[in-house]
Formats: sequence, structure tokens, C-alpha cells
Amino acid sequence: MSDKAYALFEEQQQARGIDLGWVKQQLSKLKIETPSWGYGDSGTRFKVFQKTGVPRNPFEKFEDAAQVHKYTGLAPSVAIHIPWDKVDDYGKLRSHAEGLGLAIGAVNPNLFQEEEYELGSVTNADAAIRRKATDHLLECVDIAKATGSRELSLWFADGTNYPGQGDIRQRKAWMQEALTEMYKAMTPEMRMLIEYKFFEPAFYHTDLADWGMAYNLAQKLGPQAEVLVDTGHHAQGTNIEHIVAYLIDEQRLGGFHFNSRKYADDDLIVGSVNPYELFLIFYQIIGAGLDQDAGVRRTVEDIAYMIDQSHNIEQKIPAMIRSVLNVQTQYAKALLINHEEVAEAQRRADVLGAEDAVRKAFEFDVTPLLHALREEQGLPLDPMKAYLDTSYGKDILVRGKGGASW
Ligand code: PSV
Ligand code: MN
Ligand code: MN
Repeated sequence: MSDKAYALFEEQQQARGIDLGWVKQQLSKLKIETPSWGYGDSGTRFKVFQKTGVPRNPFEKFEDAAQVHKYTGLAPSVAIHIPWDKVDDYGKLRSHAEGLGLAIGAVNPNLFQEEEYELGSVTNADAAIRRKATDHLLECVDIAKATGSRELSLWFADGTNYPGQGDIRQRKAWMQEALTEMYKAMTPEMRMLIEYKFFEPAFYHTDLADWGMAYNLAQKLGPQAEVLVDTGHHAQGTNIEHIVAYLIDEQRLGGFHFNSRKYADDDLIVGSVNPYELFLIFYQIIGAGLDQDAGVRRTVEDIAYMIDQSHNIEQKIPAMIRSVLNVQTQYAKALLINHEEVAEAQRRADVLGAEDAVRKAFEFDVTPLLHALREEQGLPLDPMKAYLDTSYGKDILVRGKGGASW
């Protein structure tokens, strides 16, 4: 992309009152965490395809993740899932990550893959199983201390398949009891991010089904508990950006699990299905960041942007590169919204003018801007091509098949 293209773009944006210096500054602060499990084999309930060259252990997952960061400059941390990423020495995993220029991000307990959790983990009617589940939560707090992680990211598969199967109010109390114990074990620097999902694997009721339940629990636990919005965890048609705005305003938006969906919790590459939704989510976040209210601004600065995807048929490292780039593109577009223009249209009660002020930012081609930014950051203009031009993807084939699976 030529300097001419950028100069033209800059002129165009200046005329709309957009300062590209500020836009680039915001863009350079964007950090997206990738999930360790996105580098391993994953699939659907029908089949997990075994790919050649998949990481055989958590150390190799970090090596693959480092490739994503190397070419995009966007993904300096990696979330881990325990026990998928269980190692004997977390200090060693931490040094390995740091040696690759990465940090260990959110620690995700796993309370859905053991036989005993068939009827629930922290909400199981059997006190011994609840104890085991709560002990795992406490173990994850200790792991977070060893890895230097700030976030503990919680998702529970707990729920029931049939009316009458469980005592919903009793289970609600057990959930709160377990999370209270975990909350008390956290250091003051840690944050508990509570994720919700309305169905799957449970099909009648899920104990933490929506943002309201997660929010209520966070409120009860205290200021270190916040809500995690996974973009694939809502019923069709749900206005996710409204939830985002609401939670920011309540100062309880902890972070995101970004992914795309067409039908249910499809975990596809973020931005591949409905990029406009992602853009509108960023519109709300940027708007709140411009707010005068210091509390709201702090929340915006602390939002953890994380990817949560499973790459079933696609090559995993390129899929992750595509994902973080898609997030960056939509963020860049949302930064081109002139909020004053929107507010002015709102004051005039100009419905179409307000909609136009938002949408037209989405319609710009931000390639010249992103190229200029990457040039300034010493990154390849086309990170995907830069990665594919290397032999890394071929070199890892020596790992063979049967690597880490989810
Ligand atoms: C559940 O669907 C979820 O979104 C949670 O975040 C899990 O930790 C993750 O997926 C596992 O793939
Ligand atoms: Mn998730
Ligand atoms: Mn999910």
C-alpha cells in the first residue's frame, strides 16, 4: 500500500473530523488473548479430526501462539484451560512463555469433562462432588499465582435436561457458595470473570444461563467479580452490544470470548459471519471510553479481549491469525465513528442521520490505515502472507498426529 493511499485516507478522515493520530494510538493498545485450546485438535460431538502437526503439549501450544503474535503484534498472551494444560511446573511454563515474548493469560478451570460431573459440578446434589469441584477452583487460583495470571475465567456446564431433574433454587445457592469460597482465595489483583451460556450441554436449564444471572452473582461476590460475554452464547437475535453497553455502565464488563456463530455456539472464526456485530460492540466500548465518568473509563481499559474458538477443519495458526486480524479491522472501523456527529443527529431526533453516522464508518476500507500502523510498528503489512511464506507450518508436521485435543 502506497503512502499515497494513506495520504488520501487521512485527508478523507480529517474532513470528517477524525484524527488518525488518535486512532492509531488506540489501535496500538489493542491486545487480544488467544486460547491454548484453539491450537489443539477440536471438533464437534460427531468427530474430532486429528490434524498433523498439532502441539503435543502446552509448551508447543505457546510456540504456535508466538507465531500469531510475531506477525500481528496483537496477541501477547494465551489463556490456559486446566487440566488440558496441566503441567508439573507452572513456573517452567511461565518462563517458556516469557521466552517466546508471551504471557500466560486467563486461567480457565474445567468442570465439565469428568465422569462425576454428569449431574453437575459445583451444583451437584452430592456434597463430595461439590467439594471436588470447588477444590479445583481453588487449585486454579494457586495456578494463577504461579503463572502470574490476573484473570480467572469461569464457565460451568452445570444444568439439567428435564423439568424436575434438579432443585433450581438450591443449585443457585450451591453455585454462590462455591464461587464465594473461590473469591475469598483470590489475591487483590485477581479478577473473576463469570461466563454464561443459555444452553448446551444442558438442554432444559443451565445454572448460569444469561448475563443477568452472571451479573447478579458478580454483584453478590464483590468488585473483583465481573461478567464475561462470549459472543456465541446467546439466543438468535439477542442484541449483544446492548448487553455490553449495560455491563460497562454498571462497571461489570470483565471481558469477551470472541467467536462467530450462525446457529448456536459454533465457535467459528470471529468476524467471519457477522462482522457488523463486532463493529457495533466496539462502537459501544469506544463510546463508553470517551465518557467523562472515570469509573466507566476504567472498566473500558480493563476489558479482556479473548478469543474462544475451536478450529475443527481449518489450519489452526492461520485461523488464529485471521481471527485477531478480523478483530483489529472491526476495531479500526469503529474508531472512525464520529461520536459528535452521532450525538448531534440524536439531538435533532434524526433517526436516519444517526444510523448513517455509525454505519458509514463500517463502510470504509481501513487497509491503508492498518498498513501504515504495521509499518510504524515494524510488522509485516500482510501478517497472514508473512506467516504462510515461512516454513513453520511445514516444520511442525514432524510432531505427527494425535497431538493435544480439547
Ligand atoms: C463453553 O461453550 C466455552 O465457551 C467456555 O468458555 C469453555 O471454557 C470453552 O467454551 C471451551 O471450549
Ligand atoms: Mn467461551
Ligand atoms: Mn462456548
